[in-house]
Amino acid sequence: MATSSKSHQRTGEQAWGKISKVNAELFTLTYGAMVMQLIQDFEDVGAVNKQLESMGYNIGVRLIDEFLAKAGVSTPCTDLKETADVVAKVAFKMFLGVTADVSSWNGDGTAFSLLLYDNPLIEFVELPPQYSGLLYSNLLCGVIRGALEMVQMKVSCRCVRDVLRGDDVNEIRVELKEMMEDVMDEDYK
Ligand code: MYR
Repeated sequence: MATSSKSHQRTGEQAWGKISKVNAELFTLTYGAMVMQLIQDFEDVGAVNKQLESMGYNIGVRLIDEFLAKAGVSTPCTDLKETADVVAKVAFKMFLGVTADVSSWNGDGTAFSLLLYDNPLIEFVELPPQYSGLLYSNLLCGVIRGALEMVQMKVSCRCVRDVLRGDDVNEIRVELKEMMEDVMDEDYK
């Protein structure tokens, strides 16, 4: 009996592994189709970059609630270093299935880089030379900016290295611009 239930469990795990792989591939291909559609609609790579960032921002401002609830983060991070680790190790894992490395802090601890060695968005993608200016993963910059704004951190995010453009890693530079006042807290003081 024990053996049989274990083998059922294993079969279930294998099936789940297959389903999540299919979901990941579907997600990657859907993202690619959306970028292609934007290229057709805007006909200008700069405008597509902007649009991707803006779509990501709108996702980020909504996704933060789900993140905080699922991750069980009840107390706010005390500094940007902690926030950077939470984004890289917890949020990326939750929404992209991969973690990022945090690196290249500036002197005053207000800017860092997220290094993404394994970016699921770019699987199966090759950029034709005419799209060399396309920031294909710019949606991620917007998501991070939108989500962090909801926890009172105004940041700028930009893709500074991109595997699709010949770099060895995807690097997103995050810079803290302002710690915003929590209006709700002020109201209840
Ligand atoms: C805090 O400072 O209190 C916690 C900060 C948590 C920030 C979580 C931001 C989520 C960013 C989502 C990135 C997902 C990329 C796919």
